[in-house]
Amino acid sequence: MWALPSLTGIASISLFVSLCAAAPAPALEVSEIKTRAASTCNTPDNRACWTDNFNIQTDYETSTPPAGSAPKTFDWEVTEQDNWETPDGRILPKVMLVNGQFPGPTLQADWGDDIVVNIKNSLRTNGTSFHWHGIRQFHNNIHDGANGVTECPLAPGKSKTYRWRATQYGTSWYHSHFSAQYGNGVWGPIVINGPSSDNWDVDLGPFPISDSYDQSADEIIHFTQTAGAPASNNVLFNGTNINPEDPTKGRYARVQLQPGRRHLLRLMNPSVEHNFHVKLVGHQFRVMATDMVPINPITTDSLFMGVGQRYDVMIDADQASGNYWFNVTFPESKLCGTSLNNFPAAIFTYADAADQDGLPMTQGQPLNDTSCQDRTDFAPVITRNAPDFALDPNRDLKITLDGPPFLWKVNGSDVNVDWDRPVLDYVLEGNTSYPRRENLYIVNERDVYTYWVIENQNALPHPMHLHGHDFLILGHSAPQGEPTAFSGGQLNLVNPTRRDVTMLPGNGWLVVAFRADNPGNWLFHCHIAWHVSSGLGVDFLERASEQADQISQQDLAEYQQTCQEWRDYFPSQDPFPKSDSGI
Ligand SMILES: *[C@@H]1O[C@H](CO)[C@@H](O)[C@H](O)[C@H]1NC(C)=O
Ligand SMILES: *[C@@H]1O[C@H](CO)[C@@H](O)[C@H](O)[C@H]1NC(C)=O
Ligand SMILES: *[C@@H]1O[C@H](CO)[C@@H](O)[C@H](O)[C@H]1NC(C)=O
Ligand SMILES: *[C@@H]1O[C@H](CO)[C@@H](O)[C@H](O)[C@H]1NC(C)=O
Ligand SMILES: *[C@@H]1O[C@H](CO)[C@@H](O)[C@H](O)[C@H]1NC(C)=O
Ligand SMILES: *[C@@H]1O[C@H](CO)[C@@H](O)[C@H](O)[C@H]1NC(C)=O
Ligand SMILES: [Cu+2]
Repeated sequence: MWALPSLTGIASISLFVSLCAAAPAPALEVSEIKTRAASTCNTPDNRACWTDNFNIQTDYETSTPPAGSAPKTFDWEVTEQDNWETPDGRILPKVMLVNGQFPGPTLQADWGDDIVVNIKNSLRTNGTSFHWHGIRQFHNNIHDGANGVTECPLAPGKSKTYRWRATQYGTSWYHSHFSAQYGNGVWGPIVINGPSSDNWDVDLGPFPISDSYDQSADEIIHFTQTAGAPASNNVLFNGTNINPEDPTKGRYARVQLQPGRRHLLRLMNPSVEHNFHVKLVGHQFRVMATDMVPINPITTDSLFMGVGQRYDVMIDADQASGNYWFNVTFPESKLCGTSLNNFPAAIFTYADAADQDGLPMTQGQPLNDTSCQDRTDFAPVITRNAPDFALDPNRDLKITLDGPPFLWKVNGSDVNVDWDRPVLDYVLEGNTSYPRRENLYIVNERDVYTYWVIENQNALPHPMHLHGHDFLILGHSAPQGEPTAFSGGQLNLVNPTRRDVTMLPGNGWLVVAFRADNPGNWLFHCHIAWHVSSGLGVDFLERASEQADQISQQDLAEYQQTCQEWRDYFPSQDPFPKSDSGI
């Protein structure tokens, strides 16, 4: 048992934002009220206000704007292509794409909307599943898209429908959870329009930055079972880049800035392996959200992005007209990702620049901070404090690496799900003989914070991601420090940084807390595809006795049908066995 940590004082930070205009005079007709609200809310100078009743101060975990009159519906087909030419002129032996697009189509909606996504699996042999990263799926665990946990994979030739409500807003992404399949291209951005904690004029949309490999993800997971992760062949910005080996192939991603305007850029790292710093030469980022959590804005020169992390940033185009590098820098330790492209970059071009196709003149300064660690001093707008607590030794997750062949173990066990018998089956049957390798951690408390210490007994840092909740980051050891065990040191319990991915330092520790307010089976795993493929994950079995009650008849029938289709299909698929954790 560790000693109770003391509260570290943090002065409350007040928001600059002015909220919505006062309520309209009662004599107005409803239609006029709507017009007036629309004219004073969500304007370039009042982004804090979304509609008359919903704004940046609304607690989005308890209040959601009314849904649009019809759900936002998306029809997506996953297909497989051989010898696909990348935008940087490489030939990939195998890609799997959503609607034939790379990156996949953006799921765009408004805060409060009902979302319906119809998926058709047209892959040749693989199952698939769609996880909505960062989406809380409040009382909607069955639509989390974690195969082997909340569903069976969708068999080739079959279709299924995901339904969820956009109770949060901001920037995220979706991806397949079928082994490392998203590394073959099964991912795309999510944008949920809502208020912002600072003002902006132009929404530039999502800007995903992803690692790209000449081999398929299926080949790499086999390779990494006995060897270190390969360097990527390139880093793509919004799906494109020049070819580092032959710069005549491909093109830089180019983003146009309107001079004198403030731009919202939705940064995301949907990589399989790379964690890196980003910087726009000559400009600052005004950070407005960490993952899908709005924060009191902070100005910074650069940002670290672990796999799966997002930032909504405001970029003020207040510099001399011209072209500017947007650089990715890898942590110095080389333990956090490496690429054959040593200086991955995109170009931001002012709309009035003389040379719209030119290269930037200024190379920029190397970063001071080249650690493999995200900042944890962001203060969420909607505050949450972690009450005093006692840490539970059963909630100390020790991470070790065994092998070769390599297996990442948590408390001595690498996670390995059964595609044809999801954890939800056990819950629905009331069967508590859970196999050890489901790595289940039982959470039966209701609506209180549960605290987890993660201790890394290996030098590699890990971007840890939680489904179904945003966690509070109470503390972590110094990055790249000497091996450090957690000894109950100072933790920040007052409105700590809250998000759905954070780094676990190499040889160090991380303490997070989440509130047990969402019954379901929720994965907590490293987001490096090769690591979760080899076991680095657990499954929080939260309030099992309440799970069945929140599943509708329709959801249950569809779940059973997808499982039946998978069971009918998979045993006959002999040449392609399950060869990893399955997630
Ligand atoms: C998934 O598809 C890839 C590419 O065709 C193949 O290499 C792999 O074995 C398949 N895996 C499973 C489990 O079907
Ligand atoms: C990313 O690419 C898409 C498709 O080409 C484009 O519509 C979008 O504007 C680009 N985003 C940014 C931030 O440049
Ligand atoms: C930014 O990227 C460009 C193009 O690769 C490179 O020339 C420049 O040195 C990079 N700047 C920094 C600070 O890494
Ligand atoms: C980086 O370090 C240099 C030298 O120590 C210092 O002058 C500079 O202000 C630092 N830059 C930032 C952004 O912290
Ligand atoms: C940790 O592993 C030990 C040994 O296998 C096991 O008895 C214990 O139940 C595990 N702890 C948890 C919380 O699963
Ligand atoms: C519980 O599940 C296990 C594993 O699937 C199975 O072997 C066992 O028969 C089940 N128990 C009951 C009572 O259904
Ligand atoms: Cu990892």
